[in-house]
Amino acid sequence: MLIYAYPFSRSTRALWTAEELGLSYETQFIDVKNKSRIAPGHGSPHPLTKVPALIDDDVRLFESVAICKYLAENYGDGRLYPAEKRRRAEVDMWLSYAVTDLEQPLWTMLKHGMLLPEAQRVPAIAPVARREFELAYQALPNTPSPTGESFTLADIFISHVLSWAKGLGITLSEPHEEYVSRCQNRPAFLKARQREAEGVEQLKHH
Ligand SMILES: N[C@@H](CCC(=O)N[C@@H](CS)C(=O)NCC(=O)O)C(=O)O
Repeated sequence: MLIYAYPFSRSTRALWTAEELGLSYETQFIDVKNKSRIAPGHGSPHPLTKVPALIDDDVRLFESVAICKYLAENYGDGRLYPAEKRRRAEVDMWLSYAVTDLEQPLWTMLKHGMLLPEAQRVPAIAPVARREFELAYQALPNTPSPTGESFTLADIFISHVLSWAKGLGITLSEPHEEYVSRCQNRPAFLKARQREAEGVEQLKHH
């Protein structure tokens, strides 16, 4: 199994999921910020060489939600993605919410705040996107386990997106601050971070 990744990006979700499931996998770090540095023949399944992407035997996937669901469904034995239909639908609901209503305004802020070349940034969009996020954020139950009691893919995605919000200087509620810390103190998250730290070194010497 091979996961294409870039340190501290959306591929964290795939590495974290693989670590939660105790999978044995290889990583290929690719420089998505400087695509001219991506080696020909890298073999990534992503048509635009974004991350994450996954190769598992003859399975070739991209999109973080699809990859994490594939890993949990095939190797989870009920962990991270419940078999029971109603509970599964709730996990799906939070996964969608994470990558649409919550993530997209934050992504807009990140792109127009730092990621796009300066000439393409539209500074006026930042407060609009921030308001959109704040509205979407209000829908998240203000409880220590906003997505339910057991740890699932929903927690990986929601806590990851909330950590972006923190990185953008947005103050979370106290229960959510604790929730993000609790999720990011899990041994599997720390192992994923360790892989990413190795990725930083690999990209430096590439
Ligand atoms: N919807 C995709 C987004 C993938 C994505 O945009 N990944 C970023 C890193 S966080 C990337 O590879 N960017 C490089 C690019 O835009 O070319 C997912 O959730 O996997």
